[in-house]
Amino acid sequence: MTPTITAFESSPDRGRGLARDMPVRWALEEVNQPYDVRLVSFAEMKQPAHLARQPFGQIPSYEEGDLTLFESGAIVLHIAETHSGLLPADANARARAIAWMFAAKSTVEPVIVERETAMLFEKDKSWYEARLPILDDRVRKRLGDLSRRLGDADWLDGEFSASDLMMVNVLRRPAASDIVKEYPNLAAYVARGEARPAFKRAFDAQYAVFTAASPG
Ligand code: GTB
Repeated sequence: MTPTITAFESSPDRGRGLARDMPVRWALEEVNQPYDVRLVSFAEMKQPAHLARQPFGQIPSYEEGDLTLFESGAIVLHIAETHSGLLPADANARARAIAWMFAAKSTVEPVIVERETAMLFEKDKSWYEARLPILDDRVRKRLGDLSRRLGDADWLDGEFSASDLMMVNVLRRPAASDIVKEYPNLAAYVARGEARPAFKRAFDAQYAVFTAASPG
């Protein structure tokens, strides 16, 4: 059965692949699972039909037969568990890969999103200049720990897995990119993820939505 995901009809990232449909598209491409996309406007996202798919009125969601899912991490995990190629077969290695997925979403992403929120919405506050270095250091602390653990390995724990897919997506956020550059192994890790053919297909697919909506 072909799953259907939702994505922004008009993404504010202007085709840079920063919205959270990107990890879902990438996971589907990694496992060669074709998918349909339902594009939703900001207004549609807050209507009952979409709220039934995604209770917070956000993208992405995922529908496959009688299953409807939200949360990009849960969707990627579901794809990884129902197809081969994104999680190790060995039970312990699989548990570690899932732990890294949670680490990406609940340990690394929050400090990056906090910095991003400050940069987007708090620039006019009197305390902005004083707060930014504090937020930078929180990101630096997480990325420093991650960099040390990754060392000179290609991926977080053996072969490429859903954990790398989630972590690379988190590190691609603009609020992280300057600090990622301070850690050459992390910058190379992100580049390695972006060089995967499945990433490129996912990126091109979301970029095509942007170009179709902004011809010329
Ligand atoms: N925890 C959820 C998940 O992982 O699925 C979070 C989903 C989420 O944040 N969705 C955002 C959304 O729908 C899009 S990705 N926002 C609309 C709303 O809340 O009304 C976040 C995002 C948005 C825009 C950019 N950008 O322009 O660069 C990047 C990322």
